[in-house]
Amino acid sequence: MSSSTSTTTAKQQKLPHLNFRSYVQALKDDGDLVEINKECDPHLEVGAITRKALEDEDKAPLFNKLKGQNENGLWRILGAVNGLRPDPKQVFGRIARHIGLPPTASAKQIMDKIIEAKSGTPIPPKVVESGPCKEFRLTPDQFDLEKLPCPLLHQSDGGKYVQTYGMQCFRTPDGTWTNWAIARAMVHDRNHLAGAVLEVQHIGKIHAMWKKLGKDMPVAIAFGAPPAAIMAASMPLPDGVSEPEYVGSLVGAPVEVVKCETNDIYVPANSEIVFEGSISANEKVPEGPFGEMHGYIFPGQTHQWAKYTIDMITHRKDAIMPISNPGRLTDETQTMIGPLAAAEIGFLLKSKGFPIKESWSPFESQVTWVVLQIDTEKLRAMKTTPAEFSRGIGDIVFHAKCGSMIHRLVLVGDDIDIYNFKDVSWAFCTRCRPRMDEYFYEDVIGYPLIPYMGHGNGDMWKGGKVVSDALLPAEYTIGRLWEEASFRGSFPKELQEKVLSEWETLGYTS
Ligand code: JRH
Ligand code: MN
Repeated sequence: MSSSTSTTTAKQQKLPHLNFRSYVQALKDDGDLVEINKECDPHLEVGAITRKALEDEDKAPLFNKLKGQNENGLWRILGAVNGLRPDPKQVFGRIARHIGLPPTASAKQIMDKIIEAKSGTPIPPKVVESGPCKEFRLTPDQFDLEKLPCPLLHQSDGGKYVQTYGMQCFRTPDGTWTNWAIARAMVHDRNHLAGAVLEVQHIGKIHAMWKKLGKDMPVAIAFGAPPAAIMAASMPLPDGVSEPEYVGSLVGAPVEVVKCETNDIYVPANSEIVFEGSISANEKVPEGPFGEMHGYIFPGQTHQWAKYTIDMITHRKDAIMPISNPGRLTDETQTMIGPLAAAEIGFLLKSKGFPIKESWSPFESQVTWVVLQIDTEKLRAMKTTPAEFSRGIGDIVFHAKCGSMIHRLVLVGDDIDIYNFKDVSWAFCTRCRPRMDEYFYEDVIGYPLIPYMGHGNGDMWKGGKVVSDALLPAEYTIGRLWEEASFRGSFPKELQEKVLSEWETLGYTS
């Protein structure tokens, strides 16, 4: 490699979307960070401050001094890592910074980039000899998870959820498929975690392969991984697709990875903190409850779940542990899980020939819906019927992994701005006739985390899904018969422009 190429590469690896420490600096430069230097308590105080910042869509808190921090600064905490910004021109600024877009990027620009990368050239990670994550190494006699500043995020959480924004790195026993994913885990004791391993997720599928061989699954959790990597880790990419290669395609550069000390897993070299270890093939420990993405916690409800053993912690000096504190709007479980599932669903349907223009999961639906904007001109050319079209879409999405967390698909025409919930709810409430325009699914995988599933009337693992067709019948045949009764829809363009240009002189403040 020529020296100029390696300088470019070194520079690239320092960009905010490829380097968590630079991402924190970018938030600071954007005026989107509050550095808290007084000592804070990881027992609820960090969680409370993070929650309020998320709910107010205010700046991200960086907790520089924590009770329980060790002499090498292990660790500081960053909250609201991928929340929303107060500035209306930069609402999605943090998501944009995660994937290398300017902070003013719109939801559509963000979705376009995520979807485009799906058909880009996969770029495999680049193995390097060492990296910042290797600055300090702690063997099990040198750390105690019960003493380190692991946060209790909600008062009724069943444990200290230290893993909420790190990514689990693991691979199939034959080594052909590497997976990066986010799945929650809490402290069990000084060197063990208890964590969710859902069957439908890749962590569940790959864990089952190791279990079949009677082996524990080697794993590493990389905290403060490159922001673009953590986005990919939250995206339901198809079986067999390695997240690190998708990240390469997303950012146009390889992620630099380094081998773990105690197993053969590779982690991003500039990660802030790495836990190395394994997930037991058979042993289970109590896990949960946890304040969840739909805004609820059901106190006292503990389940037996996967047991992790941590064999080593490596970290940078003054490492920053990123956290997600899920609940009511708007946190990372909404800003990431919803849009990333919507991207995958839109891509899947397009690849099967459905005329989908755009897809989005409204936060206002607590990311239980995905809205699909239909190209109605192409729809008419299909000479299909509402039932055939809606069933065709539901049959694909509700049987796919990317549809597992989504319970309602809303089909709308191309007059609707799907990123604007006022538009979406207008279409849903006025064009989708209850029952007649709805196609129900009871025999598909359900998402038990949604309260009406897990704590409702029916089977928590199955059903409760619907395609809501908010296209009027004419959109399938001869085209829209209506005009919108609104400023934009019911007046000649020239008059609209005249009114706008005179708005202030009329006595209004714009
Ligand atoms: O390769 C989760 O299978 C984010 N996801 C955050 C979670 N999936 C999450 C979280 C995504 C879960 N967590 C799980 N178990 C989880 C829980 C809350 C936290 C962005 C912040 C930890 C805060 O199986 O514990 C979604 C998951 O990452 C994606 C991804 O596609 O579905 C999985 O990777 P594979 O496709 C819970 C909530 C949903
Ligand atoms: Mn995956």
